[in-house]
Amino acid sequence: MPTELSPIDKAKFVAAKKAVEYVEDGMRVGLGTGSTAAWMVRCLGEMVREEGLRIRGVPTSTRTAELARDVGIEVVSLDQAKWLDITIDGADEFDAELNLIKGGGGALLQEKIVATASDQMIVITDASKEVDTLGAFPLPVEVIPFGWQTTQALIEETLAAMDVMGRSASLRMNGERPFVTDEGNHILDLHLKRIGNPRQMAMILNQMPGVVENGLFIDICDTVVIGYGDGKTQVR
Ligand code: ABF
Repeated sequence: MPTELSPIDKAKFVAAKKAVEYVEDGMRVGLGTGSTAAWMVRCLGEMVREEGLRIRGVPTSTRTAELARDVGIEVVSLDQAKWLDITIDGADEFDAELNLIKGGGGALLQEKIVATASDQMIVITDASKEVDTLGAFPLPVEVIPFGWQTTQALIEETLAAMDVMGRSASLRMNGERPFVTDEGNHILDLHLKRIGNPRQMAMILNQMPGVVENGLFIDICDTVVIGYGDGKTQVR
């Protein structure tokens, strides 16, 4: 374990270290995005370099692709891999049913495609991400650039009609200009505070013209590995 880690970084590291135990020789591995997933990529790189682990990695963002190559992992495209044996990724929130909010790092589209195209999906996280009800973390919604402000207004109008936005929720960008994803799309943050029916919310959002994908991961995560600052882990 790297020395001098803060308790939160130690929690992320031990979760990543535990999760890579699920990776076997010859696997096609979906490589997540974010600081926790970065520890996982580093751990896999060490296994490749020092134990001769043979894997092919499919990254979920350009920054993960760069890190994976830097640590010696063979990087292939999802089309080259065709399907994945396992995906390991972070999350912003998870509930008791292992439904997630992901995408705070702006990579939700590739993350959701890769996680869905995997035999198993493992989330690595620290305990602060566990919630009773999803929604305190702003829900990222990926929209195409064409008319994105109109799409934003359409989403707000539709959710207001559902009396969801009524709870002083709001849809706004993260900062002055919208975040631009690897695909050149925009990310809007939906501040709902509480999402009572995540499955319904996910379907409604993705029906709207201009919406590409949203950060609700429903029935995708198989296992959550929680790391703690004292070095312990818990698997759900
Ligand atoms: C990525 O990791 C994103 O989907 C999610 O928002 C982020 C969590 O980042 P971190 O691990 O840095 O908390 O998978």
